[in-house]
Amino acid sequence: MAIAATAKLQEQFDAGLETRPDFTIDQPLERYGAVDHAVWDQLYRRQMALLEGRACEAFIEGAQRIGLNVAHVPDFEAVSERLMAATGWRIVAVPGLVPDRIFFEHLAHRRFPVTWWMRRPDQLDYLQEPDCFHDLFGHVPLLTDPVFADAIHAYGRAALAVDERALPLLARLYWYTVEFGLMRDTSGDASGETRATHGVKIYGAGIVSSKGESLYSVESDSPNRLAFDLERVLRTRYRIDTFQKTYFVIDSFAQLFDALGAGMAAHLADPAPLIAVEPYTAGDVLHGDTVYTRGTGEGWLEGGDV
Ligand code: HBI
Ligand code: FE
Repeated sequence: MAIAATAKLQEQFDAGLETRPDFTIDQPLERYGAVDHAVWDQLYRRQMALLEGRACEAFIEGAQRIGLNVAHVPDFEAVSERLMAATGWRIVAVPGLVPDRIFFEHLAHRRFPVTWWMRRPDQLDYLQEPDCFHDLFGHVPLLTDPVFADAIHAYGRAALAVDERALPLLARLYWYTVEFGLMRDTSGDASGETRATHGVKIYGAGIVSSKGESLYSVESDSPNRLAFDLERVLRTRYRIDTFQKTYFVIDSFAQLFDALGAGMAAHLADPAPLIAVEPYTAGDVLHGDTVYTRGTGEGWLEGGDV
């Protein structure tokens, strides 16, 4: 992660984007062209139409509250003002993925790093590394929810305290919650209109910023959907090249807060036992799992677990 980040950073440094020691930059508003604004507008409208009834209410409300419903790439300072009023968080512009410790340092100070550049039109449906749409649309709306915001803050603080060897375990926990997490659908939508089947709603940034996975994660019969369990997730490998084989489902953001803060700190105080055991594969279903839906595994690719 850090090496790729450096290559990307070098490329942008060469392009005249001065990066501060904490890897932040001023959002280069003058560098956005009409195509960038059109890509934001198209992605925002398409995803919000898809997510109605599939994403948790806190996400839908948060996106509007911080002013993302605009036809151009949002001004980060304007977003930060609204976010600050809600939960004391703000966003900082970065050239792309930054080294782990820098990332955790920002989270520990209620600053969320947001990549400044937009993907190209030919990358509309997928790109490997996070762009402005993934970071800003995917990650920032839920930071208006006080409990979720405290959970991310606790994760940043706890992450700074863990041993370097535990970073792969941290990444699994972040991946199966903040990036690809689902939560129980407690909306009790009387009208039954909610489109999310399997009784779950989306909260993960990697899902909400992806057209295909916004549908697949809540409606496909292919993936497993298991009750979230901290140790199980710390031991489970994941996929970065396909939709997830397994989604872990939380009951509430309060549960996430407990897991990302005190829970993680307790489990990783001495990471040796968790590092020593053979991890589970992304598609495993174990005897001890609480299984909401056991996936058919249709379309899964072998190998490739991280
Ligand atoms: N950098 N800009 C950015 N965004 C991330 O999500 C990010 C990062 N660096 C490291 C990192 N994430 C990982 O540590 C987490 O995914 C665990
Ligand atoms: Fe992300």
